[in-house]
Amino acid sequence: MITLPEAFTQALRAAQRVAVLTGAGISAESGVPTFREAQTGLWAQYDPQQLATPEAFQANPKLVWDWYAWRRKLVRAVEPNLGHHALVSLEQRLPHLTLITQNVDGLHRRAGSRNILELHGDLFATRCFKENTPVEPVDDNSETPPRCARCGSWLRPGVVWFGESLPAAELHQAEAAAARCELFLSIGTSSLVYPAAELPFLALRSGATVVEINPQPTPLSQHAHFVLQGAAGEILPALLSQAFPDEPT
Ligand code: BV8
Repeated sequence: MITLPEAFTQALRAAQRVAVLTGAGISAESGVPTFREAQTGLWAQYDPQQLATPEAFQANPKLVWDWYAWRRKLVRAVEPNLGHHALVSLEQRLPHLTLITQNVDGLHRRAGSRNILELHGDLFATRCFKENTPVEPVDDNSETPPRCARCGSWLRPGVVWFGESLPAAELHQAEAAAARCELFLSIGTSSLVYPAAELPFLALRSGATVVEINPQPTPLSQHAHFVLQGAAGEILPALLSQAFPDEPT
């Protein structure tokens, strides 16, 4: 079992406000490929950063729609892992935890987290490409991409693509949580995608203790107070049992 720095577990116990930012790495142990890891199978020859754009969708709506249908099928077949569940327990034990996620897989919600800010949208939501209005999700076996019943335009996944603005309310709440927390945990993110990647620096500037949990170094590592190199599914349960030893995990 990993032994975590006592100063870190003490800071967690003492914190009134904790903010957590997660990225694709927290879903890796559920079997969901991370965003920058090699894609598997059919999609190996595509760069996700090229596919997750409005331009790619306009150029080849079927290819992009099918990519998201493949990801929805993959995510439906997996379960939240120990890392997701440990964050649910932390939310129950701490006075105030805000969970900010870049992930679109919905696994935090399925694990039971309550106070979630989804900065990059939801894989299982659908919008009209032209009107940008929410549309009831369609099953993936119809014509691809399906069309909007109102205006006939393509339907698109309800995610934020590169070059698109994040949902203003969620981003504002995430910035407020980062600016007010005493402890900020950055978990399973390469810290490359903005404006999400700015949040731990906003917490740093506001005087928070910043902790990174990731098997690999990232641009945040040199700025964090604690860098815990390892898998979220191992470190987060260890954090729970070391910070709250006399409570059943
Ligand atoms: C915007 C949804 C205004 C779609 C995604 C400022 C500076 C520089 C660039 C920009 C900037 N502002 C805007 C930009 C451009 C761009 C950007 O940041 N580009 C980067 C790449 C340079 N940002 C945007 O376009 C954003 N829009 O700012 O609007 C605007 C408008 C026009 C022009 C300018 C500004 C929109 C960004 C949102 C894009 N959509 N997802 C979809 O999913 O298909 S982002 C995508 O990347 C995913 O959401 C993913 O979550 C996110 C970040 O990736 P990570 O989650 O970090 O995943 P990654 O694979 O990279 O890393 C995984 C990590 O886990 C690794 O570090 C690995 O070591 C670790 N790991 C692995 N296993 C484990 C683990 N960790 C723990 N445990 C394990 N077991």
